[in-house]
Amino acid sequence: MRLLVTGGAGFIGANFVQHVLATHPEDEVVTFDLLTYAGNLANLEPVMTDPRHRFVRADVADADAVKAVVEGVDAIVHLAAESHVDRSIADATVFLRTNVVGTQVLLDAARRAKVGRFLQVSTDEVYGSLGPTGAFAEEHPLQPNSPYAASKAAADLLVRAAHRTYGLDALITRCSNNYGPYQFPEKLIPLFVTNALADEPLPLYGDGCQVRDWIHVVDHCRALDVVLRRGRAGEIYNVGGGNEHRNIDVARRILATLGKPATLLRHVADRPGHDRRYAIDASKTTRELGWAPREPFAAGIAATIAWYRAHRPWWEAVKSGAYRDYYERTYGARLRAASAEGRP
Ligand code: NAD
Ligand code: TDX
Repeated sequence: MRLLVTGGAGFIGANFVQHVLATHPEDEVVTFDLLTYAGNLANLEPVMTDPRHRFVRADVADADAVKAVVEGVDAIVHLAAESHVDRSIADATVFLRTNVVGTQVLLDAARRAKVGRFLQVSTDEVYGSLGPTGAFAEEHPLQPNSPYAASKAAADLLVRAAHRTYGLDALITRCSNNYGPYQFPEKLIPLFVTNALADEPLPLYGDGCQVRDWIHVVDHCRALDVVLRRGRAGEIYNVGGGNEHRNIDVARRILATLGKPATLLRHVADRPGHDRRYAIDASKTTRELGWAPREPFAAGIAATIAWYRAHRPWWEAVKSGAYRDYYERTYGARLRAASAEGRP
């Protein structure tokens, strides 16, 4: 198969490209990525010299660039996106351009070039927030609460429309929170691990009792692979790790694993519109496609912490420059207010 992977220089995309090239010796991959702040060619270093892999730097919202790469492609796996909730709260503009317009540009190009399959990589956040019990199934209404989640929900609806209107062979996955190597240190786990390694405070939003369902990125990549090859066109497949944890417990586990003091934890002002709990019912994906997550959270988080500890040059490079401005904008005032009030 000849695959076009958008967003392949990002966290999940880079893991997916490496997974496909390692497990399907007959496949070829074109990685298509704009290399925004979140994209990093270092994430693809293990495959950059592989003759079955080619990298193209371009924008998914650029119709000419997209048209040029889709010719002769068997399938598109669409991961390119603006992916961070806090950035979408500060400014949603680029989320609409990349996540919504970019998806439509790709869908149009896929249809015209008669690409065999289009896999939209979506998120559980499109379903909104849960109370203390229950889990999202594929039929759950779309109730996105952040501009990021709303832009992903809009993209999912455009994918559905392309299938229904034009008969494009398209399908959607919705996954819970990923963790693992190469994750940009704006997301909870890599941010807290790298801050702890640098003896900096861990900014926990609100009471820290929000719950996320964590999945190791390799389990997500395995799910994308089976949905791509065996999923039914027009269907939605949920993907989850079955590992529900409160943020405060994840933070404490990171500090304990690294032998750092609990005093590094800081309760800071909450994220506006913060979703309380996500949980995924992935039984359809298991039943129809035989997929199930394999990595237990305790082993996966320990290996992930060890990866960041061993790859200090990777994250120190990523956390310099524009990252410092982002960090100050997002956390500066919150951390100073927490210190002024003597909050732990
Ligand atoms: P990421 O932010 O690490 O990577 C996104 C990649 O997309 C980057 O390499 C970036 O350069 C690229 N990109 C951004 N705008 C682009 C554009 N206009 N044109 C081309 N490339 C562009 O994100 P991630 O965490 O790897 O997420 C990948 C996908 O998976 C996203 O669609 C996200 O919504 C979805 N997802 C993520 C999670 C998670 O927990 N991280 C969970 C479920 C679904
Ligand atoms: O500094 C922080 N402090 C904090 O308490 C950060 C960055 C996060 N949090 C909390 C907010 C959430 O409850 O941790 C939890 C996880 O936050 P994020 O890592 O920002 O992830 P989330 O908002 O849950 O969204 C993620 O999962 C679904 C990804 O970022 C999305 O791309 C994906 O679609």
